[in-house]
Amino acid sequence: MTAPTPRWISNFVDGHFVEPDERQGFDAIDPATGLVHARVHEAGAPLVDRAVRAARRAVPGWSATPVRERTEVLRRAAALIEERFEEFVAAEVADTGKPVTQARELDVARAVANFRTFADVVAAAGQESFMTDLPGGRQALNYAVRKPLGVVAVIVPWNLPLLLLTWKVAPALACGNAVVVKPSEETPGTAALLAEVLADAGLPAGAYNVVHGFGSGSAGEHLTAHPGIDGVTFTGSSATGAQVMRTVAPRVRPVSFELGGKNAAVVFADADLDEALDGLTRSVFANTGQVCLCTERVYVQRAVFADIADGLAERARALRLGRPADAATTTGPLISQAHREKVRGYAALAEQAGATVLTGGGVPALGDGLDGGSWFEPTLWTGLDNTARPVREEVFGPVAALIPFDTEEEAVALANDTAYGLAASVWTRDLRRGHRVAQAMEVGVAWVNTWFLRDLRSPFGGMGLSGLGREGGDASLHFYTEPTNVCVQL
Ligand code: NAD
Ligand code: 6OD
Repeated sequence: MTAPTPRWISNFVDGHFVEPDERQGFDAIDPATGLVHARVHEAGAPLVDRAVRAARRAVPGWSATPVRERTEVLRRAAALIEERFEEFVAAEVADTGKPVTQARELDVARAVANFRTFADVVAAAGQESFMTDLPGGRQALNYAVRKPLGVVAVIVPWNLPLLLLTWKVAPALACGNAVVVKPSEETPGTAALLAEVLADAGLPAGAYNVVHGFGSGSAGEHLTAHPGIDGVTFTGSSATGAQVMRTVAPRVRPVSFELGGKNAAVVFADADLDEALDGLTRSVFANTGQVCLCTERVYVQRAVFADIADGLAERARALRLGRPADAATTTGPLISQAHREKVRGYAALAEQAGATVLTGGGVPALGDGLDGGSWFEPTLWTGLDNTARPVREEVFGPVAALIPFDTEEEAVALANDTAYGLAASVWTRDLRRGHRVAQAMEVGVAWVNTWFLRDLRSPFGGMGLSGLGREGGDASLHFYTEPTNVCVQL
């Protein structure tokens, strides 16, 4: 019996899927099984050029479309994603191996929310104006007119593919831009489905284009190096962000970077320990630790260190690795064999540095057709300090180091002792201390007694190696538009 021919995932340019070219194809692998589930058409430089030109042609008409009509297109897109909800879930699960429950509750649900929220934000947006007093009693009126950037290159990673894509595409389109998106080579599926939905919602041809491929020497670099783009919004690793910045620098285009993290949780002895343990379990192991906001450093006040270490290890052991479609599965595989090798490398480094492995540390034997997948056990270490590489470098897997502290000052110093600055969470019943410590965290996003709670109107982004700029609410309006200030002497 021959294996079934995998379906193609094609590029989408100027309102049409482009006929795939067998010579320029790569495999999409299901990380749960290691099996090929689709072939992906890699866009070469000429196709990326066609996509950027199509986007340029779309900008004048789309940006001149009244805001009410533009936001209606976004609302229809949200409704169409809801209609095709299970197709999006299936595509996301095929690419990532994540549990269907998570794809439903987080990934696809957030795509809907992203379109609705940014329709609301743009519909409600006003303009800045200032009245200037001049000598002799005259005045001048200043007002800023916001115009779309033009063609925005949107480059996203594989961990929350649709969530992170729509987090950028929705505000970019709402502001009147056209986009050329480059999904991760690991997760091409939902960006292609979104093309169908946006076309059905009434988005004009050319306003949303998808080019598939890799980074250097492939679609990612062709896109960021293209002279026809007016800005780049990028989510991915800090190293790639720096590379994209170098590529874009000669043409001085605006960039928005959401990059890596090495996020801390600080647990004080007065915390509600059950609540903290539930929150830590999510923040360390959600999406198999593959969320930029995941906690990889847990600082625990010494009096409760053993309780937190034992409780978290017990909860980690209770996680269920298994088939994504199984409702009992809580935890999926890592994205690829290559990524698992990276995570295993850090596990080996932790043990060489003297870590005690509280739980996990290796590759599970799951059977059930899953042993070709890229699975890794939920893993906790004690006995490391802030100098160890697994505590300093982003692992992006289901791992965390637990480290004791004595005083609030020490906890703040330990948490801030990092080159990253994305997120932190603080667990305490003392509200004043909660505010004080959260404000002292050198990060873009700090939580008190929770994690990953998001209001999409609030600014999101990171400091240091974690990024440049903010998106969300008004911050997105500011990135996806350019103001012209008009000054009128009255
Ligand atoms: P990555 O940097 O390897 O790739 C991200 C995207 O950039 C992919 O689409 C990739 O093909 C593309 N790319 C790679 N090289 C490129 C180049 N030279 N030019 C243009 N495009 C290029 O990241 P990843 O492994 O896909 O994702 C994991 C990383 O993303 C982690 O570091 C994680 O912390 C980070 N991340 C950050 C956030 C955030 O909001 N701060 C969110 C999710 C993920
Ligand atoms: O919630 C968001 O808006 C967001 N950008 C999350 C990023 C998660 C990183 O993996």
